Amino acid sequence: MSRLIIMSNRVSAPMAKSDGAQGGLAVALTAALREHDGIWFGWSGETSADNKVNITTFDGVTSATVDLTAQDVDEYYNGYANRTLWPLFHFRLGLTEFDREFQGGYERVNRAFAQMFAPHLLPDDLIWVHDYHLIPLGWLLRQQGFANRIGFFLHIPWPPTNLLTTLPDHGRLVESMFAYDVVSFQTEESLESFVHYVTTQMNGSFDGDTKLTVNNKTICVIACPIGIDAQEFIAAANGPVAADSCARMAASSAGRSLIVGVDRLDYSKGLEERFAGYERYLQNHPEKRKHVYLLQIAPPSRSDVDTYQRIRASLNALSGQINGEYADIDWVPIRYVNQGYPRDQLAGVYRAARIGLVTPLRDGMNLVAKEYVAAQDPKDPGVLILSRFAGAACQLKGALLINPYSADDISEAIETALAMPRGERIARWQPMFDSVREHDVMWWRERFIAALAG
Ligand code: GDG
Repeated sequence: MSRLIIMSNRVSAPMAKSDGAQGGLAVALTAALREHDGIWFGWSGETSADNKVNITTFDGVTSATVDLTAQDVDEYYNGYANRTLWPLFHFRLGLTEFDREFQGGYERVNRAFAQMFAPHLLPDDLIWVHDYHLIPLGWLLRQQGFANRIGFFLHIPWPPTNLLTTLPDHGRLVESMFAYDVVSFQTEESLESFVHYVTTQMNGSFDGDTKLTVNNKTICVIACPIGIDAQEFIAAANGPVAADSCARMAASSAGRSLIVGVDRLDYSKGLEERFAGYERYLQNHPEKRKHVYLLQIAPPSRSDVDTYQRIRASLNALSGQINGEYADIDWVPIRYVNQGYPRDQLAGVYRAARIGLVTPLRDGMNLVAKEYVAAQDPKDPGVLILSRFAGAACQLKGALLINPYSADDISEAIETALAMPRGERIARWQPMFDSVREHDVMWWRERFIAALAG
């Protein structure tokens, strides 16, 4: 059996020093690495001038990490990845920064990764490259002479052609993707945008199924939506830590309905618009104000990037303003917390919540929506309010689908959810639960690896 090699910006394989808390993606990929005797390559997260590969094996999984220089982190990670590609691929042209130095740093780091990983690869390894940080890596490995099967999975949306063409050198970036054997997106919509670009800008042809050809080079393109480790999450939601956190939430709610949001603090998650939608609900329903409260958990991320500092300041101001305007001595409308919680505890919070409010302006998939569904009590599930612009909306059709830019839409959905009888809540939730359980992270991983193996 071929080995499986995973390459991603950060490595989340279990490490000797880690606290054992892994996300669903890491769990699924480390299980695959264990089965395939593989290696997970990527950035260590450390900054240094040291350019050697550190190889460690822990709990049956081998990680190979490299440090980056401060300039690399600035130009490749904070620069091209998070100031250029992330906003552009989330349709935020106004936030996108185009800078030659960022692009140079991105290519330099991708090339360095290819050179540093190369000595550790075998000819029949299956190589799986992840996400927007590493788009040209497959092409750079081909330059090193590797003829292996190499696949790429994009975790974020692929933008429409007329947005992508604002990126200087967009042609070169997409051409480099033809070095892969398989390119996978989260949704059909992203896949269609990619096919549209290739057929309209590169004179490519598509067979209407999975084969996309440019200049006699054919690759396999698929949509393969990522899932959560449903079994583990359901078990966590039914376990003692979750029961305790669910009970704590119920006690502190004093009979009020909890609306929960859990997101990395990121402008793509639509948090300002969510707060505005919730405020609209409070404005429109003065008599119901004290019957609800919103708990927004938002651990900070990418805090070296100024757009992230701005969104943080703006949310502090907005939550303070809404609380100042509406709070009473015995009620605060928004509990806004900037820290992360252990998964088991989070599962209990989801279970305690009458509404899961998941309103990204644009999202590749959104795993929080799936976790909320997985955590519900089958006899008395809550209601998922979900942005139609999250990839997850294609699968979670029992949610109340809303336009996250519309405060009225959010407000009306909150009203509908709070009034929804138990029978309808169960009827909406059950098919979503079945889908989350069936199309879990193992299903996703096996489907991608099957395509990659060819
Ligand atoms: C990218 C794409 C795509 C959040 N707060 C806490 C916590 N989390 C966990 C959630 C969830 C994960 O982080 C976030 O996943 P998302 O899917 O919502 O979003 P991104 O980080 O933007 O991920 C996205 C994903 O890649 C996978 O392909 O779905 O579209 O943008 O699992 O639970 N976990 C814990 N404490 C927290 O406070 N333990």
